[in-house]
Order: sequence, then structure tokens, then C-alpha cells
Amino acid sequence: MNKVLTAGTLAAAAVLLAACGSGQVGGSGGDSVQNNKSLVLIPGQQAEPFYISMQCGAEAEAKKLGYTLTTSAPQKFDAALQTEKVNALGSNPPGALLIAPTDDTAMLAPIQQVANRGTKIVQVDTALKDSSVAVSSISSNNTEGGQLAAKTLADLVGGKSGSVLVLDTIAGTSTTEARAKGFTDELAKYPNLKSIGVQFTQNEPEQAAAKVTAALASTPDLIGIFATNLNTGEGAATGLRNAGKVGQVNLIGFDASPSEVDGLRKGEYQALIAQDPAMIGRQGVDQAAAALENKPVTKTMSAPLHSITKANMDANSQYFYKQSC
Ligand code: T6T
Repeated sequence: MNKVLTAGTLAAAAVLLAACGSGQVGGSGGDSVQNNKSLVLIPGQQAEPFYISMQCGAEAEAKKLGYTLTTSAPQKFDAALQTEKVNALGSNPPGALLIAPTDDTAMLAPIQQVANRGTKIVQVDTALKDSSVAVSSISSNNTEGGQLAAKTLADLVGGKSGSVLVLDTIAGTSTTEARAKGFTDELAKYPNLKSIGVQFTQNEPEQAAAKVTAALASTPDLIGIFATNLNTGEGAATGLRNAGKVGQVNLIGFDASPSEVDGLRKGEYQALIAQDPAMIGRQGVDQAAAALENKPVTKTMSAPLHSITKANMDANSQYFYKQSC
């Protein structure tokens, strides 16, 4: 009896596996993992120095560990475009997917579908609100980054009073939201500095420039701007340049793109909070490999941040982001 039951159970399992392989189980719409040595990186956006630097770190680590890593980047930081990239993995899901979700809620369903087919998920940089689908999540401590930006601004202005604008990207972006909150909470500790609120720019430099132009017109005592990522920073610098206000309004940027670093040298930015995207990519590959090799995996990891000013920039050039590997 036992033998019959065992054989029956095995037969059922075989049918289930075959169905799974042809994409018929769980409505996942794709095949199951065939190659455990393949990794895919889906960053937030193509041709952008933060993600290029992350890709460089990930590629070097994958090579070292004997994995292949391919990158498939959406043209813009946009959940619909990123979903297309995730869905395209359907016929050939990788052993692990390293992904920077562009929306903390909308990206859950497509990522879950890939996970259902056996792919290990590692979040790099941004994260979903419900991160349980990921075996590991690696990011800068963005709340602390925002706090560091506020402290840096307070130090720069000394006791002077004035208003401060925060430029965020797109609602639902976990990283920039945490930076804006960390900044706003910390700024509240300085009675001489008053926040005039957080404005969204859709991650478009042109929109950031326009918000700065409007804030300069409506708020004559504007003393500082916190730009929560490189696109908002580059746009804010353009806004200040157009209005002839460079150096009069303190601009604290996040990230260290070639254009931001150049702007710091020219005095357009007073400080940059640089991340270490190459380390995030490297650690992402390490965690993916550990998961695939059944070794211990760390659920959440934090990468360091660096406050860079004109005075210390030459000693910190290792944190400048790359345009190519
Ligand atoms: O600041 C980075 C990244 O950390 C953020 O999640 C989105 O924007 C950047 O890629 C810079 O553009």
C-alpha cells in the first residue's frame, strides 16, 4: 500500500513539474529555471551613471564567481517599462534576478511571477513595500542619507535663517522617499531653517529646473535646496544657473554623477551625498550566488554613504560614478 501511494505521489509530482515547465501552473506564464549560473540585472533606468556603476560592480563579481550576468534596462524610470523587461524573462528565467523596483507596489506582481518559477530575487537599491518576495535586499541607508544632507546644509548656513525646498522624484520610489523624509525630520531640529515642502519632479531634470525657477520667484528667502537624486540635482543646478543664483542658494545633491561632480567643482553644488553603487551591485551578486548555492543569505544589507564637498572632493574621487566600466 505504502509503495503504491509513493509511486502515485511521484507520478503526480512528475505531472506537476512537467506542467510547471510548460508554464501551466500558477498562471506564471513562463518556463521554470534551467540555468542556475545565469543572473539578470534589471536596473531602474538605462544609460544612467548610478546604475552603470552598479552594473560594473555586479559584472566584475559575477565573472569572479563563475556566473554570467546580463543587464536589461528600461529606457526610463517607469514601472510599465520595467514590467515589460521583467515579463520578457518568461521564456528563459534566470537563476537569480537582481532588480531595482521602480515602484514599491506596482512591481510586486511581475516580480512575484518570476519568483514563482524558481528565480531567486535580490533587490538592489530600491525596494518593494512587501519585500518578502526577495531573498536579500541591498541599499544605502537612505533615511540616514537625508539626515546627513540636512546636517550638512545646517552647517553650511551657520546661524542664517531661510526657507528650504526638497525635490523628490516619483511617488512610490522607496529610496528618494526615505531621503526626503530623513531630511525633513532632521531639518525640523534647526529653528532657523523652514521647509517649504517636498515637490515631485517625475525624475525629469527639466521638471526639477522648473520647480526651482518657481520656488525662487515665490520664496525670496530660499536658502537651500535638497535634491534627492542625480536627475533632480542636475535639474536644480540648471534652475539656479538660469536664474543667476548659483552659490547664493545652497544646493545639496544626492549621488555623484560626472555632471554633479563637475557642478561641485564649479560651485553649483555645495555638497553631494555619494552612494556606493558598485558595492551594491557586488553584494547583490554575492547574495544571489549564496542563495543559488544554498549558503546563508543576509536578508537586508546597507551600503555606506559619503558626504563630499569641494574641499574634500579630490580625496574622494573613488566614489564618483562611472559612465562606462
Ligand atoms: O539615486 C539613485 C538611486 O539610488 C535612486 O533609487 C534612483 O535615482 C538614482 O538612480 C539616481 O538617478
